[in-house]
Amino acid sequence: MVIKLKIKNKLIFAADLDNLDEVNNILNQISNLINTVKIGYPLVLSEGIECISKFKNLGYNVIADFKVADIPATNKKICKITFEKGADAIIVHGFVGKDSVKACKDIAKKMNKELFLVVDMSHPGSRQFLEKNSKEIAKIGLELGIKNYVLPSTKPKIGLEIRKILGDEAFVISPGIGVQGGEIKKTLKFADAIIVGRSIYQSKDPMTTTKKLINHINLAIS
Ligand code: O7E
Repeated sequence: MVIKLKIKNKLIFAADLDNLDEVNNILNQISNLINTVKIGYPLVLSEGIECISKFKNLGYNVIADFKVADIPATNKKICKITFEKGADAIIVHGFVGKDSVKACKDIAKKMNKELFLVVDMSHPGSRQFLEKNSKEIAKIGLELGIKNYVLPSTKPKIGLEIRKILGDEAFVISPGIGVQGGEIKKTLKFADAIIVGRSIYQSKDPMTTTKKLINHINLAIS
């Protein structure tokens, strides 16, 4: 498994709030339990791209969830800027086709950064288009030598099928646990780490909730 990010407790916090103080408040409570934060449009569009360096300065791995999905030239620029701003990894869509993904892969390699390829998604609407092509997207990733992937925890059967295509060398992260209905035990049969947002940041007691999640993770892999 080739991944430079070491994800503590196999748990990535999805910081989807639109207020940096609120995110910091949650992180203060769970900082000894997680070391990897996924940030995306809600936070960056509200508080600015500098959120990346702020979390880096606090010692977190930062995965920029920009679900990059444009033509190759634009994809390259988005990835380059995101990496220059300090992100360790960027999330990229595969449905746009091999050339667009390759542009991201090439710049990630050049800058010694990580790229995660979205193969399928967790929401019901993903069945309409994405799911029908998920195996082809996985194959694009393999052809390009991509090691890191995103698979949905709400579709454990598909997760296992695609994991077989990707092989043991792949590193898979999976969102959809909790609020979206995904289960930790089933997910960790095909994924190496899970992404959790609302179950943590909407919890009355984020620290206790996160500890419980980690207990479940440890039970699932024992
Ligand atoms: O449901 P939550 O609140 O635990 O949040 C899940 C997070 O994962 C949230 O940031 C959402 O945007 C993201 N996500 C999905 O929920 N489903 C997907 O299929 C893909 C993602 C995602 O993060 O993609 C890149 C990893």
